[in-house]
Formats: sequence, C-alpha cells, structure tokens
Amino acid sequence: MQTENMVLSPADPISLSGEHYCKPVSSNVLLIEDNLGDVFLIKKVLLATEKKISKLRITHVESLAVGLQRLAEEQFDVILLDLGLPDSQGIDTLLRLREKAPYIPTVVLTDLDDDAVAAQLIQHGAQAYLVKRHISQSWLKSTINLAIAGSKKTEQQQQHSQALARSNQALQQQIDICKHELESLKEKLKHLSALVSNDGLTGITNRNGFEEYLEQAWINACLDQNPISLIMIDLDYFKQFNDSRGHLQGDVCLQQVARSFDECLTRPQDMIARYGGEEFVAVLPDTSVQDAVEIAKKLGAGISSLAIRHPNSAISRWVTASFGVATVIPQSDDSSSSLLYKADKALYIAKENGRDRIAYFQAPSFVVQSISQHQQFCTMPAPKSAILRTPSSRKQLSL
Ligand code: GH3
Ligand code: MG
Ligand code: MG
Ligand code: MG
Repeated sequence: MQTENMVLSPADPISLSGEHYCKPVSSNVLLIEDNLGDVFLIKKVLLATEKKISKLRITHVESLAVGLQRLAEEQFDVILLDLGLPDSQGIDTLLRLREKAPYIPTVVLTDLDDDAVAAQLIQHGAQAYLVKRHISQSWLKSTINLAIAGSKKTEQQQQHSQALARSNQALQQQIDICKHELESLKEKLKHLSALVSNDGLTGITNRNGFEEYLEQAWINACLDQNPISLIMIDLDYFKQFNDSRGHLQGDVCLQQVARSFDECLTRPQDMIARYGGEEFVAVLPDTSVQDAVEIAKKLGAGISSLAIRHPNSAISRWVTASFGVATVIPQSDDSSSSLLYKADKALYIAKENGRDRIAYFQAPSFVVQSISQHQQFCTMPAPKSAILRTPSSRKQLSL
C-alpha cells in the first residue's frame, strides 16, 4: 500500500509519489483515499489554489489501517477521508477514525450526494462533507481552512475550559484554606473568650465574668422578687504568707483555695469568682441570709481542711479567710453594686473582729461568727460608716 507526503508549492509538479517540503509547514494534512484518480483530482484542486495554500503538507495513504498508523506516529491538523476504502466502508470508516483521533478535524470526501448521510456524518464528528464531483478549488480550500480553524477554536475553548477549571481548583483551594483558618480563628476566639471571663491563675471565673453573672442574677432576682446573696472572701494575712513562704507558694495556695471553693459550691446557679488578688466572691441566687451563712461556713471549712501552713499569720498556723455575707431582695431603686457594698462592709467587720470569721447583717446589727467553732461569736451594732473595699483601694461608705 502506498503512502506519500508532499508539500504543495508553486514550483512542485503534480505528483503521486515522493515527499516535497516547503518551509514553513503550517498545516499538516492526512489524505486517506484509495482512488488514485481522486487523489490526482484533489491534489490538482489544491495545486490550483497554490498561492493561498502553499503551506499545506499532504500525506497520502490508501487504507484506513495505514492512516491510523500514521496518526499514531505524527501530529496532523486535518484529515481528508474517503469513506469507501479497501479495509473500511461507509460511516464505520469515520467512526473508527474518530475513535483513534477524536480531536483532529475530519473532512469526509465521498461520491454520495445525500443530505441524510451528510447530517449523520456531521453528527458523528465530521467537520465537513464534500461530494467529490462537486469539489471546486475554493470550496476545498475553504473547507480545509474552516475545519482547521474550527478545530483550533475547539482547542482554544478546551484550553480556556482547562484554565478555568485550574483557576476554579485554585480558588477552591483558597476557600478551603480560608475555611481552615476561620475554624482555627474560631477556636482561638473561643479560647480568648474563655480567658476574658476566666482567671488565668486559678481557672475560676474572673472579675469580668463575675460582674456579668451578678448583673444577670440581679435581674432575675428583681423579676422573681427572690433573695440574692453575695459572699466576699479575703485571705487573712496573705501578704505575710507570701513574705514567709514565697510568692510561688502564694500562687499555689490561691489555686488550692479556688478549687476548694469551686468544689464546695454544688448548686449549678452558684458561682465563685476571683475578685482580685487574694479576694474571692460567691454569687448565690435565690438564697436567704441563713443559707448563705451556711455556705460561707462550708467554704471556710474547705480552707481549713486544706491545712495550708502559714508560718506568719497572727491568728493561726494555717491559712484562714474572712467572709462578708450580704443578702437582699432587690427593690426597684436598688442596683447590684449596693449588694456588693453590703458584702464588703460585712467583710470589713469580719476582719475588724479578728479575721477567720463570717460577718453578716441581721437588723439591727452585724453578726460575727467564727468558722471553726460554728457558733455565734459576738454581735455588734451596724456602724455609722463602713469601708468599701476593692482589690486595690478602700473607700468610706455611708450607711
Ligand atoms: P488582710 O488579712 O488584712 O487581708 O491582710 P493581707 O496581707 O491578706 O492583705 P493585703 O491587702 O495587705 O495583701 C494582700 C496580699 O495578697 C499582697 C499581695 O502580694 C498578695 N497577692 C495578691 N495577688 C496575688 C497573687 O496573684 N499571687 C500571690 N502569690 N500573691 C498575691
Ligand atoms: Mg474509495
Ligand atoms: Mg485583700
Ligand atoms: Mg487579705
């Protein structure tokens, strides 16, 4: 079976064999045609358009099998295909070719002038359909050009789609990265939020958290007209503890005391917070003064059972604390800070009366009670003024 390559240029004679090259070659044509008369005709037509297609390189083969072989070896820009070949007939020829070379534009050359067949061929991937006896030079040339252009356009579209798919993929990756970062930021935010309302040293609620919680508990108490209690707690002679046992041991002591308080408060609505320094505060919603005093005793007993050695306390060998208890049923002109003032006053009374005690107001006077003995220690009238204590300062407060 014969194959031949030729490049048509103005100087070339019409030839059925041999290879002729004219550089640069821009379009590589595979002609699959068994009828040498037709081959002659096609080449003649192509030659007649020589000036415009002088960059066409034509490879001629006479059977589908050899054509497929050439396609496997070489890159072609367009295929001119006769449907009636020694080894394949009719539409099957096109189908077998398209199976091996689906992306190369194919122009079908046939003797049949049948619109239905033409439609079928186009449907199965042929770019164009030419009836041999109607082939004219301009028709063949423009068909080849259109087929190549159409294929290039398809190729460009494919490249465009691939680029689009790549950029979509990159975008998706970016989105995934952003999602991941967002998740880790959310985690950090959660952690930071916990820090904002939790004390770094002891892990219990800090002053911010306490104030928020008190505000909410206060509103509930207002609405329900239930008593709400606070216990202000201050470790006794803690400066001396640090001085004698060191600041690090002081920190450990604060952690142990905080944990003990936390364990003592078993009702879900009760809350213990570190108010600042060596001071703590308990919020006890829906709690009468008697119940609050019992809870204060429990907290004090918790510290006693820790038995933390205090070499420099004026009142004990162990770490102790003083407790100020206050209880109100909120009235419309009250605010939560009034409850805080009252608890702080009571704490001051407990300190003034020897420390390691609980003080609370029971009209008409303050009651001071020892923790360890669980018995009434003394009573004293309400002072004309008392001290409002904050972690860093003390102020006069008129009663
Ligand atoms: P009082 O019985 O009157 O309460 O005397 P005090 O020594 O406990 O009270 P004072 O206000 O004089 O001192 C409080 C001490 O608490 C001083 C301060 O160094 C210590 N303190 C506050 N915060 C911390 C802390 O986070 N860690 C440690 N180790 N000590 C702290
Ligand atoms: Mg044929
Ligand atoms: Mg203090
Ligand atoms: Mg203290």
